[in-house]
Amino acid sequence: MPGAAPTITAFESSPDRGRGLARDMRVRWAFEEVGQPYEVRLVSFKAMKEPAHLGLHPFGQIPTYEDGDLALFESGAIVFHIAERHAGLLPDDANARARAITWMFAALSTVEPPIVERSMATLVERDQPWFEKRLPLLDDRVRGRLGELSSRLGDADWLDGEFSAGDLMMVTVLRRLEGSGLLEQYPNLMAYIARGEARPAYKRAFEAQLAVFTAASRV
Ligand code: GTB
Repeated sequence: MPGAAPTITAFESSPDRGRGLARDMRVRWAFEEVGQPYEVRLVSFKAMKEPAHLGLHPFGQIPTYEDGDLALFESGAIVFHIAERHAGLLPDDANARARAITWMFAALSTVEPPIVERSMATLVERDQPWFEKRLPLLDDRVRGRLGELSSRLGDADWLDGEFSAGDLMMVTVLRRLEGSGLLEQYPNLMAYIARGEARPAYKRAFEAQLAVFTAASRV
């Protein structure tokens, strides 16, 4: 349908219980920042592994993005696409734009992996005999990245000048550590996350994904 809003996929019932930790949150936030309305198609874990969804996402995950004849997967690629096509998430100046994109990659390929590794270990390895020994190692890897990021951020509000898609991505990555006790050592990172969460666009995105979980819990 011409002019129809892009459609993304999200968990029918998110295992994070509406805490906004699943990766549709970053896409929702990007849409809200640029003022682009969007639709959400909810998918079950079972449906994610079925041919219809695998046609959109080769790894059977959420989020996906569909707009006309364009279908995308990978939250980073989707946020980048949104940021490229709308004003508000990437600076106009070419060098500043390249730096903001660099921060997107840094969030996804340097900061997120040790955070996800730790998070997955606490979810699925907790009962394993090696878990207690492995956790300090995983914590140290995360702390290493947090220390470096904290040093670079210093007392700035955002990673490179104005808020950008790089900050959006980094804040969503860091949020996965909430409740781990690892962020508290870095007050500037805590304040950075809080600044992101205080943005009206973030709040709208958060409420939207929470509403999905709340509705699913009532059934
Ligand atoms: N690299 C991909 C991207 O960035 O888009 C990763 C996508 C991904 O991991 N998607 C997850 C998924 O679909 C949901 S977000 N998983 C189902 C599957 O693989 O079968 C990851 C996630 C899940 C749960 C929580 N949580 O409960 O806190 C947080 C994050």
